[in-house]
Amino acid sequence: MPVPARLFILLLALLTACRPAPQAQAGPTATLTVEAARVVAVPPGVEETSVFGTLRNPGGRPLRLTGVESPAADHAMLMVTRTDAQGRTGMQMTDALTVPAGGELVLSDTGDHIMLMGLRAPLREGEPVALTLTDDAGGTHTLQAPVVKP
Ligand SMILES: [Cu+2]
Repeated sequence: MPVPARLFILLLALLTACRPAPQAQAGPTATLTVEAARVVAVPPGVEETSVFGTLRNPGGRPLRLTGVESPAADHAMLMVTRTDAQGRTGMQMTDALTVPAGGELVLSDTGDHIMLMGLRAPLREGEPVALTLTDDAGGTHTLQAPVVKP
């Protein structure tokens, strides 16, 4: 069988597997994958930092992330970067970040990102930091992001 046809069948199988049960409102927990997740290393004494990376949603519906927490910090927040009418760019908290169906959401220092506030211990380069994202369907998504220099 030529490769494209096999790939198509594989994709079809994945789509079928992801289809929610007809009567279940929330459906099964959606899948979220992450690439190049990283926590920005900060000097000792600095108690907040950012988390970047690429979140991918292979599912057929948008994945709306509404919460984040980490054992490494007192608070974790979903953030957006906006430019106001005066041209000033700044970040602000948001209630949700959406990963489009079959698409990705890039978390970066110039766009959407996650912030960790009140770090409970100094971050050490290379060490993984656990993060748990929750979606509005009640699903949880845990990932590990290593500490890297900016
Ligand atoms: Cu921020």
